[in-house]
Formats: sequence, C-alpha cells, structure tokens
Amino acid sequence: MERTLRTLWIVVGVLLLLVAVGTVSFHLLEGLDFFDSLYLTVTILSTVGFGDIVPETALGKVIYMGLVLTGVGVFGYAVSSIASIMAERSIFKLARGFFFLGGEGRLRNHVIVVGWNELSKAVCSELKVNGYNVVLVVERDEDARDASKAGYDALVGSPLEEATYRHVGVEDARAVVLTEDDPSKNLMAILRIREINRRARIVVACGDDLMKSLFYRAGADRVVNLAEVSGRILASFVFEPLVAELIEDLSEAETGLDAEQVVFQAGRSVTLRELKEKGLKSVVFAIARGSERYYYPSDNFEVKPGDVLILMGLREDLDHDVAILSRV
Ligand SMILES: [Ca+2]
Repeated sequence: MERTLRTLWIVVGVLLLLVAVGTVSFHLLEGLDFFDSLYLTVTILSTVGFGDIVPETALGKVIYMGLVLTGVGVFGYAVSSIASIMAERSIFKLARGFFFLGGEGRLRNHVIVVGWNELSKAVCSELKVNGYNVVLVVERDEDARDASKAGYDALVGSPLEEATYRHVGVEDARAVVLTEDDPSKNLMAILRIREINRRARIVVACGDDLMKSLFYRAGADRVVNLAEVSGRILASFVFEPLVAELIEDLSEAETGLDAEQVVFQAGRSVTLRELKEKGLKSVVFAIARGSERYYYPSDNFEVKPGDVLILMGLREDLDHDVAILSRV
C-alpha cells in the first residue's frame, strides 16, 4: 500500500514536470499563449490529441512526439495506480463503513475491539466463542486484511476520531475493548466513545497503574493491569499449580470449565432449591445483588429479580442452565 502510494507521488511528479516542459516549450517555440500551450500539452499527455492545435516548427514536433510517447505510459500508469489505491481503500474504509451504518447489516449489541495484536486476537477469539459479534478498529490496512482472514470484520480508522466509532456503530454497541498499549491514545478513545455512547461497557488494557485512575475518570468501566493479572497467574503456577490451572480454565470458554453471569429476570423471587428442582446443573458460585456478594449460597437463599447469578460448570451445562433461568 505504502509502496503504491509512493510510486503514485513519483508518477504525479513526472506528469507535472512533463506538463511544465510541454507548456513552456510550445509557448517559446510555437508562439502559442500559455493557456493554449497548456491545453495542447494536456491533450497530448492524456492521449486525447484533438488536433485542433498542432506544432509548426521541427523542434515543436519533436517535443510533440516525445510527449505522445511518454504520455501514454506515464498517464496510463497514474490512472491505474489511482484506481488500485481506491479499490484497496474502499474495501475497508468506504464499503465497510456504509455496510456497518445502514440497512440490514446494521450492527447491534456488538463488541468493538480496538487494535490488532496478540492481546486483541485472544480477546476476539474468546468473544467469538461466547457468541459475540466482534468488529475491529485497526489503524493499518494490512491489519484489516489480517483480521479479515481470521474471520473478523475490521474497519481501518483512527481510534482518536469520533467518526471511526460512528462507522462501527458504537451507539448500538454493547461494549468496547481497548487493547493498545498507548495510554494517551486509550484516554482519547474513551472520551470519544463516551461522547457517543454513555452506556456501552468500556474495558481497557493497561501496562501499569499510572493511568488507571485517569481512565476511570474518563469513563472506563474496567481497567485491567495486564502485567499484574498475568504475573499473579504465573506465580500461582509455582505454589498452587492446580488452582492456577483452574483459573486459566475458567478464563477461557472453549474447553473444560467456564464461569458465566446470568441476570435473573423472572417476575418473582424463588429459592435456589426451586431452581435446582427445575434441573440446574452447574454450581451457583455466588449471587451479586448491587454491591453485595453472597458466596456459595445455600438452597434456602432467595433469588430476587435483578440478582446476578455467577455460575460455574461445563459449557453445555451452563447453556442448559441459562435456558432454564430464562424460562422461570
Ligand atoms: Ca474453560
């Protein structure tokens, strides 16, 4: 892409040079005024050659022929490289932008992931396994191509600009995950997103604690210090490898155990016993009510509408239980 762009600039430069040479030559040799000289040069270079103005002098004819021969190549090359740049850009910038914005392709409840790196790849794959619709925002064309190959929709755009987030439908997004490690960029991104959507969950990765409070103040819902989290798991593998294994297992949904939070949306309260009698298979590890947490609640615990159940179990059991809870 960059190379095509550089070549294009060179071609445009050569073209301008030819226009200048032709115009000045015809003006001096043929006695044409500047405008007619320019007109003659441009029609020759574009290979149109109307023939309404023709050179009379021998040197003028030589220059005419020279411009005809170079014009075919240079002009043709310029047109084709502009066309290829337009085509390449449009795939990601224009076409996708329009697709995202309107009609049946309108995105809803999707998760926007900013950045394409090892971290975001893990984020995207985990979201996908959990059934979320992921849309990426990347800065480079090659990242967009890479992401598309991996099966994700990607938009090329600056994470600093509001328009980028509008293109990926941030007003209807469920959440945004910022995976890049540039703190000032992340800060700006949070502000931009909050301008458009006050409710979407914003999760930010950060390398140290310096920016944490600033991110929260800007409107982030969760700032995760990656070094801290992975450091703790690494250490756990030393003195409690089984626990570390369990934590790792719980954190990914594709195999083994998984944890899930489910909002209890029934119109009445029920005891945990009643839910178990309905066939709940997984373990109710905790119940969250506002800022309160009730860990391993007993069978007599009364689950109220709006409570959040935190379930642990195998994937198929969790899916089964989510279905049961939605029918209560
Ligand atoms: Ca797992």
